[in-house]
Amino acid sequence: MAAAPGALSGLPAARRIPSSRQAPPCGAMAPSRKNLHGQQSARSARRSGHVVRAAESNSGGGGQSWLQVLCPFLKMFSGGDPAEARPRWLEVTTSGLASITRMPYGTSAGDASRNRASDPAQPLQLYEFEACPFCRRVREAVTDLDLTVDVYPCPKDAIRNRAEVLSRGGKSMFPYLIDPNTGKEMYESAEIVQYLYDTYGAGAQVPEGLVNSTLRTGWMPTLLRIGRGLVRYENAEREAPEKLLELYNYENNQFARLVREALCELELPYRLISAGKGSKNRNKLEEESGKTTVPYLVDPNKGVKMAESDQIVDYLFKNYSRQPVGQSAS
Ligand SMILES: N[C@@H](CCC(=O)N[C@@H](CS)C(=O)NCC(=O)O)C(=O)O
Repeated sequence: MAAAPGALSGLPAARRIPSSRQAPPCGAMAPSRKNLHGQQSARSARRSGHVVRAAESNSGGGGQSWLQVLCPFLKMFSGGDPAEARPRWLEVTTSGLASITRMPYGTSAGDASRNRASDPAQPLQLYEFEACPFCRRVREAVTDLDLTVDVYPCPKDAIRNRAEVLSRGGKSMFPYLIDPNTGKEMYESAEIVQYLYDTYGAGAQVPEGLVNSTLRTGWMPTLLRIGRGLVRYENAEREAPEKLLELYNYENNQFARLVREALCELELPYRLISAGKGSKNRNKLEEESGKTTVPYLVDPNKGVKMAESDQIVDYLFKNYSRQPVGQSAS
């Protein structure tokens, strides 16, 4: 199993976690058992008032967002069998529209990445799920900062990764970031974004609107991609593969989204290598694939490397489901 440090293999499935320890409604502020990020928040407040105000309003400190209402009902939007073949034109169109709603975020590597002297020595670890608007906010920042992050998908009904978050942070709420370089662990997407810029932004500010726009349009991809990247596929392999898969990606790429959804539904941990426009990782991507297009998947467990989202999704469901299924696009 490609486990995060301290991964707990024997914990009960998330659906059996007592409801009192589940996350509050999306956006509601709840005290963390370990307030590991307390000092950072105070520093952030002094440095960047606009972002902290956004964090407050998004997390219940101020205004109540309507995402507080949407997120608890997300599971109602799930439906259909994730492993069923899906019409390609519908997949591409809805994901393309989703990308339009989030422009310009999550598309390019920003100045921060170019000015950074060096990358984090160890990849950050992000527990999230594809359909969550707050997780999307963090993934957009990851693209802008051109970071490499080990993603541990936490779809509803996850059997591994949700338990890890609950055990470490005390709540089943996402996103959850672990930075092994500094020892920081934290909930709250706006605070995570601020932390990433403070720590890896080479002095850059959080881009205007990246945080605030989550409430305006951050939920649109979730609705357009209804039911995708949300719930664990019931026939997904129970054990995670030994090695992390690797995905060259940028957040707002319409084809990469389809692959991330599948990785999420299969609860497959993967190393997300940012390769947005202007990314320093594009050279490495070109060496690997001969092109600079994303998505590009490397599966060291099976010695497989491949491009083309429909083929990657097909490959993932065929190789990481207990009952091999057809995913061929029509
Ligand atoms: N204020 C938090 C809100 C996070 C949140 O509410 N996340 C939802 C998903 S959108 C969640 O974890 N819900 C519990 C669940 O999915 O079980 C943040 O910005 O990170």
